[in-house]
Amino acid sequence: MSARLEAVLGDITGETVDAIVNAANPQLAAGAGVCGAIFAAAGHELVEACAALGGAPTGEALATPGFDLPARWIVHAVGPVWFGGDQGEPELLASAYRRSLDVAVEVGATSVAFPAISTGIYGYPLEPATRIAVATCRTAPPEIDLVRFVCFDAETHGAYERELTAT
Ligand code: AR6
Repeated sequence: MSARLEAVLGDITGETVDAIVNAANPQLAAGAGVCGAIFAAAGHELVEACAALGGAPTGEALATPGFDLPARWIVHAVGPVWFGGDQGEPELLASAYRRSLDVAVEVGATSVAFPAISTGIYGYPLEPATRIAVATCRTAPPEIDLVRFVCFDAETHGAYERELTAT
């Protein structure tokens, strides 16, 4: 059976799913945006855990514990910076979602919450990013029961609602 996909408006740091995904940078360092919020909420152990992983290339994902978060795991996914669309951005964004799902399965998670990877500081246009997120998660591995897209603003939530009901 395929995973249930849903979109909610909210703050991903409060999610009680097995794994939340972080829109990370290749250094896996605390940044701004959702990444900054996750680092602030997870506590100082996350900084050490990420430093020990030593970084990840764009399109990859790596897991750490959730530490002080309600979620048991954090999957750190590195989405692409938007350079106009002809630098492999669509493939790299799809890879970030796909690898996040694979890593979630590896740690035993069955429910996963995603932020809108790359659509903030990294500048990926919302509509095409949403299409890639939804299409990739529709073919999630069978171990995944639930994918929740946690949208931080109404515009993002609207884009996900449209995409989830369009096809
Ligand atoms: N919960 C859910 N979504 C959030 C939250 C939150 N607490 N806070 C922000 N968002 P961004 P990117 C939304 O910029 O574009 C960081 O510095 C936000 O409104 O966080 O992938 C990293 O370290 C937007 O819809 O991630 C990287 O250097 C979405 O999350 C870089 O920014 C993604 O925005 C990554 O940029």
